[in-house]
Amino acid sequence: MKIRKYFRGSGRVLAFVFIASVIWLLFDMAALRLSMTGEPKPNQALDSLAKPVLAGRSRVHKVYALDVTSAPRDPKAVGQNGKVALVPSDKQAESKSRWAEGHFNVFLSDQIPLDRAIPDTRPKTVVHNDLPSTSVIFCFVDEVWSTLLRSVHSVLNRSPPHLLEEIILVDDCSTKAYLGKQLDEYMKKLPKVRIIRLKERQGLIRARLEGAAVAKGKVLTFLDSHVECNVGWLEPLLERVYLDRKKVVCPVIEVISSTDMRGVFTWPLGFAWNTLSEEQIKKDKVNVSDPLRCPVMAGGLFSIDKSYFYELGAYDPGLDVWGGENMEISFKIWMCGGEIEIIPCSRVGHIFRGENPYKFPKNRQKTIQRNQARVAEVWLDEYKE
Ligand SMILES: [Mn+2]
Repeated sequence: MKIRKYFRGSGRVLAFVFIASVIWLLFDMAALRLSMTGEPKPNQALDSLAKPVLAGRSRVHKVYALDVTSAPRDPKAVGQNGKVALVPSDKQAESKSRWAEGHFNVFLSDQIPLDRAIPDTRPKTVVHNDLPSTSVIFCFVDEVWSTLLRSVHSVLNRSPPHLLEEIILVDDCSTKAYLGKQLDEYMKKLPKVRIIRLKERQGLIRARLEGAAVAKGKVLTFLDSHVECNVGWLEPLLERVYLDRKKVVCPVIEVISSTDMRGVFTWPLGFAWNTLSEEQIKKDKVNVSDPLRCPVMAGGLFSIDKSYFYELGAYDPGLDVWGGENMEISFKIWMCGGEIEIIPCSRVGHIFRGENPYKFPKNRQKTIQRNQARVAEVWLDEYKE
């Protein structure tokens, strides 16, 4: 009797378990079918990226494609959308004579709107909602008016305002009159911009140190003064520093042609860059949006956590003008637990000039060699040969 009762009871349980399993299985199969036949979600890659970091951290969003301008853009403007700009035949002489002002086509630069649109070339990604803010530091000496302003406007127009603490312009004792009062007046309209004037020519390295010293942002972002930041350039940089404060990150630098000011917005691979081989890309399953670890940085454009910058001892203030500082900071980063990454989802155009438009107080070659020797002496020990 007892046994029969027992069986009857457990039979009910078994039946329940069986039915529940069947229902579960049906659900599972339906889900599987849906995921196989359903429309691929537009951001499947982004979703899978977002998942591992969602746990325990704040929520994520797709990078904002902000591009704020005060007036509608003129589609016919010179160089609009990064198009090739042409010098009219009657202006050839003028264009030629102005080349030396910046060692690029200054005449055309002056024709191009300061807030021109450029093609959006980046792979898209997601970032956290509570990224740290940054101070953007531009150091310049005798920079061309229109390129300096285009650099500043590209940052203002294409950075989420809550992440842009300020823009610091460090004037390294420029000699051009327009960079004095005229620049002060212009920047008065832009409350986020402040100008620091160095009384003596210090060179890029010490000028950056001056800018960093007064920066209020949690992250420092150093940029050259002849760049155009693209939409969504900032968040992917800050994201990496947010995930690990010892990551020092560089955007992909795209080429703005020095002759026709066209945006050749593809990855330049000359310089000291190396391409990843097809083989390696396949082997490591490298995605177009994956950060790439890099032994040294080019030096012109990067973001770094401010406190980490000082933990590294910042830059060696004994380096003059320019040159070698990228190696110095790179060595320190790798020796002090950090990493340098290039972030494909962040794109900044840069005018590569054949020559520096300013003078090195001593000889250019000698200054760079002296800096490099100084860095090698300090950091490379027996490897310096
Ligand atoms: Mn440059």
